Amino acid sequence: MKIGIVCYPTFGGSGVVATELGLALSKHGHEVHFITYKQPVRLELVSHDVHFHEVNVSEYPLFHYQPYELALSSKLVDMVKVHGIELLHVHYAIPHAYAAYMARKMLQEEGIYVPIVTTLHGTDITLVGSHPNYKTAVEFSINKSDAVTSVSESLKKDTLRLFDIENEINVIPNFIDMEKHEYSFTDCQRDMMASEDEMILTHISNFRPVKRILDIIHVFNGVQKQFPAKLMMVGEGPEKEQAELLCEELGIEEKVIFFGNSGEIDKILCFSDLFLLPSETESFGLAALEAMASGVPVISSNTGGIPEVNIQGVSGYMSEVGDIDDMVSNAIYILSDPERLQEFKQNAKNEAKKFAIDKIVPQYEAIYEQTFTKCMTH
Ligand code: GMT
Repeated sequence: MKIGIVCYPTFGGSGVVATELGLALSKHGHEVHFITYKQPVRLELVSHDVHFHEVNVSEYPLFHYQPYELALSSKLVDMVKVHGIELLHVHYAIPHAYAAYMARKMLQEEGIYVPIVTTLHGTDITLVGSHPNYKTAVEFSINKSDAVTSVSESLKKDTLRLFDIENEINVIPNFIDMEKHEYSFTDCQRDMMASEDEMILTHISNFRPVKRILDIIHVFNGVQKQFPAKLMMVGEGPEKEQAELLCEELGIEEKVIFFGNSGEIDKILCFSDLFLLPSETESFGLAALEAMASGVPVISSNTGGIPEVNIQGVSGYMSEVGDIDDMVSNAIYILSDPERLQEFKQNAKNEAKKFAIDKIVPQYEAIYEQTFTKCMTH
């Protein structure tokens, strides 16, 4: 099938999922067209069956806000016509589902019907989408999609609670390519980061307020009072500066490394002992799944879709949002006994296998088939 994928091309989870999905689909014989404003970060190579089409928004002094949806919907129409794209899969409702709906309408005028599959990722529903400024248009575009998927049961429930949804919502969880996480400790130069007796704790995100970045610093502070330890902070975002200041205030700045955005996530996870994700809300927690696939247990909050990924007492522990003391004592419990740590590492890997790419991608292909057939027979 010829599939157009619309996503955010940045370091966020939805863009990562969309890109990995597109690459996997191309390996299954589909022709994939990424349509977005920049080449997605995890899309290293384009090839004869993986294409990238850039959406350009030209600056014009009259516009206070540049009309990206307009440029995107025009580009979608053009790309469907030029490349014979048979189905559009849009990741993140805002504004992608809305732009796809407009493109489908324009194409219908020319006798072409392109089905739309919309995948809801989380903040498009829980944080931004349900805001009164956007709600009407988001609800409309979800209901006008030909198929809708969400990345967790929790997100499905939130969507049904926050919007008046007429469409069925199919839960297709995020996935992981286990092979990419098959490093061994000798490959990943752990000694460059910490001495042998130091534990390595890691956090990866876009450092937005929803990630509760300061909680991470406080949890690490509690842990490092018990053992020699280092904290790897990977990513960029609005809370980073405050986190750096807090480290100085607590006198732990020498023990915390801020990497910025990194293309070497697998390597960093390879030498990590524990992953921290104390988010306020999280529809799935792809970063936690990536950690688990690398054999890194997770200390997290128990919010949103996290309990569908991080299994209490098996792959790690969950606490109430903001319960720093509980997170510290859970972290210390896992790290204090080498055998226990090994067991949690192995468990984390085993739990991650439930989300292996070869189990999940066929679920998307089945949705494409059903949707295409349904739309073509009506
Ligand atoms: O977590 C973020 O801030 C990025 C955001 C995104 O849209 O890229 O992530 C959301 O989608 C990911 C992929 O499906 C999920 O794993 C994240 O849990 C979800 N983030 C939130 O719900 C806060």
